[in-house]
Amino acid sequence: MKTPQTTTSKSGLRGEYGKVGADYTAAQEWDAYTPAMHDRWRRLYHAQAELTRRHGCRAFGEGLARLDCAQAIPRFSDANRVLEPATGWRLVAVPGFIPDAVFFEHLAHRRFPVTRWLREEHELDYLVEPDVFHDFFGHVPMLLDPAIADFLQAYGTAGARAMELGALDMLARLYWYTIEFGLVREDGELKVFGAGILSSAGETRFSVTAPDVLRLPFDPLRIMRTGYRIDAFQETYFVLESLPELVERLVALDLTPFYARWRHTPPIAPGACLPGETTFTNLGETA
Ligand code: HBI
Ligand code: FE
Repeated sequence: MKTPQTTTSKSGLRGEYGKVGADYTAAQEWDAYTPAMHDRWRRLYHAQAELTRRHGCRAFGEGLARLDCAQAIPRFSDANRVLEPATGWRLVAVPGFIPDAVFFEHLAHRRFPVTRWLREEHELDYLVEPDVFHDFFGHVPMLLDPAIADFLQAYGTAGARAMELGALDMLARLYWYTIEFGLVREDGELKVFGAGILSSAGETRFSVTAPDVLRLPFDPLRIMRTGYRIDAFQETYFVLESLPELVERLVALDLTPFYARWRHTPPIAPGACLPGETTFTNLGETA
């Protein structure tokens, strides 16, 4: 993804890879956040809490409430006191994007890397690299859900194997279209569970209300063959019937022959539909 940037903020936190250990973790340095940063967090939180009340899945709303992080950038140690007894996950602070193998190793051990710096004012709606708002607000509430907790660990374990088999791109698409940009149907309505959507005002509305995007039933093998966009709203979303479906379908798969069959084939273009596929719309919803 992107190369680490040097900081323009006074705290010096952004993109500081100098002081990290071999596992890329660092101290959160909560005291380095400025009042302006906490204020920015509050505004981001309130805007997204409002939108996700309407469009977020049940588990997200429940998880967010348990984290009690509306007023300031949360301390990861406080979140861990909620998270560890609930699903055995623990947050570790990182300076930003970390190497794939290191990322997988953390997930396989139920450690979730959370970027410690906060986006600047001009990046409020979207940035291509993870920051603390995306990582914490988007991902951590879902870590309190047992199915997501188990899926993420299984994904971490699958990572090393995919790298050996030259199929990392395929496995990464599974994360992208579920953990980052996944939808789930609840009581007949489309709801969001993907963190990339939940941390973006524009895409929270767009993903569930846009009439002209492709929404396909969740299918891990179709997903692993589907390319994605990192610079714009998605053109295809995949819709689960329930969160447990995610981990149940993944652990039932033998990925090795599937990787061998498809890893050299160019991916299906984002937004492209295969013969016989039908798409979901959210009937009765308006933007
Ligand atoms: N590092 N901090 C961070 N966050 C991610 O989401 C992340 C990462 N490194 C690798 C990675 N994601 C993905 O490319 C893997 O899931 C393939
Ligand atoms: Fe993410």
